[in-house]
Amino acid sequence: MRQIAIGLLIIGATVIGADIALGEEATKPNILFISVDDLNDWTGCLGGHPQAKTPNIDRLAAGGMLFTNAHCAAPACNPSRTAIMTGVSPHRSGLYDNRQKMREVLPNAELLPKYFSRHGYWSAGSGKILHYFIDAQSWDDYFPPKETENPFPRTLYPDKRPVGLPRGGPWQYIETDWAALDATDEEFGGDWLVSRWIGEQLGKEHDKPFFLACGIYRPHEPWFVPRKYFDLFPIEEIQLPPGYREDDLADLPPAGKKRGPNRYFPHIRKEGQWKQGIQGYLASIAFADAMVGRVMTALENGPNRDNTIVVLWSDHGWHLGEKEHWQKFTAWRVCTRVPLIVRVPAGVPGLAGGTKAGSRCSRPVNLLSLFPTLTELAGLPEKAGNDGPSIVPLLESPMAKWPHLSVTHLNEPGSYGLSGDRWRLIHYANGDEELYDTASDRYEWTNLAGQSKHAAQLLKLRQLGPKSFAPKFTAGSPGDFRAR
Ligand SMILES: [Ca+2]
Ligand SMILES: [Ca+2]
Repeated sequence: MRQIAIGLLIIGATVIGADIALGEEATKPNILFISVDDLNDWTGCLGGHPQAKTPNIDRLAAGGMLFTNAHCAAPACNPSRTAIMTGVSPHRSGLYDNRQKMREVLPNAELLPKYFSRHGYWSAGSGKILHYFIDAQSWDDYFPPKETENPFPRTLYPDKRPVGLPRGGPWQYIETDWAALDATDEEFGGDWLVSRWIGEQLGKEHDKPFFLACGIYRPHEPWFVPRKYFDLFPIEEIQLPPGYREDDLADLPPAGKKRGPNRYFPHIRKEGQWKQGIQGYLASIAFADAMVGRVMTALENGPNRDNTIVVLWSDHGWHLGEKEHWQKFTAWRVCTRVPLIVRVPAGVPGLAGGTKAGSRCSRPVNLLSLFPTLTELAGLPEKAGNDGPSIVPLLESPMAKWPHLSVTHLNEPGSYGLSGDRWRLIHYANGDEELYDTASDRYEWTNLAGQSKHAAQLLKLRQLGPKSFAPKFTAGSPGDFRAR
């Protein structure tokens, strides 16, 4: 009898021990990190275009916190994504544009997935997370396989290109084009295959917590997606961008007048393709949203539903004619502001109560903050050298005191956009400035920089802007850190 009792005690102790071990694992949340390339505020939840259809992104926002004043660190893929993945701002890294190579500029940087991996996570990804490479050393697993350094699975393209927008000249990016494809999502491949692979990982139980990055490539150009997404937006019903105003350039300083107009927009208008372009963008967004929906359905139907943090972001906004500009690379709000949604389940180390469903935060935040935010939420030590403040205080309380401004760096040191709660300053390296009151002027139609009654506001913002800028790195240049 006594022996049996002891035996039971030992079994009991073993069971309790196992419970503790499981409990420790369970406190480390999984992270699903979804990026949507080149998506501006044309989502249902941000309301940037009245015809945008994004039911899945809207549903995710309704389940967590939507940031309505979130900005990228740079309005271009490479510097924006490098800043997110390293936690280091362009004006400290010296990586400002798409032509620079991340591993030349930052040979030793530890990226977000590697950091999580080193702290007990399994890190994996699929699709475009970095700028057209995978950086195999930073991931435990990838689809397509990381050794290929090609983040894209097979994707259907029309045989004849371009098919929508005629070529305007050699200056035109070959992918600036749009057309409906007569193909199913599966035949199209691309993001459909990415979302399938991500869904498979979400459907499994893992022996470690995961950091899983899902890189949706649309609505990046070319705007080729299956026809059913174009059919959602009949061409005769297409509305022009609400932020477009014909005389918008008149009050800009020379640097702004130079930054705005580019060759794409007049070419598109001359070809009578403005509405077709808008249709292509809306269709590509609807397709991307459907892929987000597939991923979210896989999460919700799988074993990781209740212990996974979900973050959705885009790397920068996009112009469709506003300020006579088509594309990106500007410091106006249409280009710096991005969708950012964070959904945190209750019980994670950094935010015991989780996020409140349907909450919104209008504080100015920057994607640079994702690195320190995720490590804090997961209870990992903070990586040294991160430039962004963690946004966990805002996830806890969206109106929390927030002394920070958000800075978006253009492709040359010293040119940036500064976003506050209400005011925005654009400062160009040559000293030209623009000032906007987004509370009364969300499309930044009226530049207030020259008005004496706003001089104090302008001065205040200028003083809060960055003061020193790392030189732009090119191999062997004064910005070449390897040479120091
Ligand atoms: Ca991009
Ligand atoms: Ca104007």
